[in-house]
Amino acid sequence: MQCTLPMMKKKFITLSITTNTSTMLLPIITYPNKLLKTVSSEVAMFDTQLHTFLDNMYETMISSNGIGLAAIQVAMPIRALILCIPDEEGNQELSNVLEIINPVIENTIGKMTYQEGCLSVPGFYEDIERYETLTLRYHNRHGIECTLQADDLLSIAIQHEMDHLDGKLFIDRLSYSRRKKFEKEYKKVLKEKK
Ligand code: Y12
Ligand code: CO
Repeated sequence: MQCTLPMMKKKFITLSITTNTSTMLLPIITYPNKLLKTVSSEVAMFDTQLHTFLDNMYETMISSNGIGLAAIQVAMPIRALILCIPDEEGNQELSNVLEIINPVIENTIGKMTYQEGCLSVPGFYEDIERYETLTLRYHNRHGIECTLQADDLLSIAIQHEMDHLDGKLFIDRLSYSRRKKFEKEYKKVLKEKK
């Protein structure tokens, strides 16, 4: 924040006040890290520590070109996730960010298949069937209880991120043969990266 103060003899001095808004990029853990199998715990305190963590998750997700991130992906075993679904022009607007804490699915309708990717399984995309529409109850960062109705990509993203809260990855939903194929290809990619 900047403000300009009038001084004697009509000279001006500019003061710069820096507010502490710096965020931190967090390392994203990747498969086969065993931490990704953790069943995360409910959030009990909706305090500034949580708010800073959510801000850091947002920066981490955006800087990695993600549209969703669960807390366990940055090694924090709490039931919190963030989403920012791109608009029709592909922009991820701040107004579309959802911070979802202690979510519970209340109701579902229909099924659909979508090719999913995950920042913790980089470079792999697989068709996964999930509910098309859902009603979700959750808390926001202030601990206020909220409800939302989601369909299509938002519904898919919520279910993908909620799986993380229960220690589950989208590749855990593959058939035996597709999983085998994935493991073979992933091992090859990991070897090449070494
Ligand atoms: C539909 C399906 C799945 C979700 C969960 C959220 N998934 C992501 O945000 C995935 C992001 C992602 C980003 C990648 O990086 C780039 O595109 C540069 C990526 O590719 C690599 O890591 C090589 C893979 C996944 C929401 C909605
Ligand atoms: Co994921």
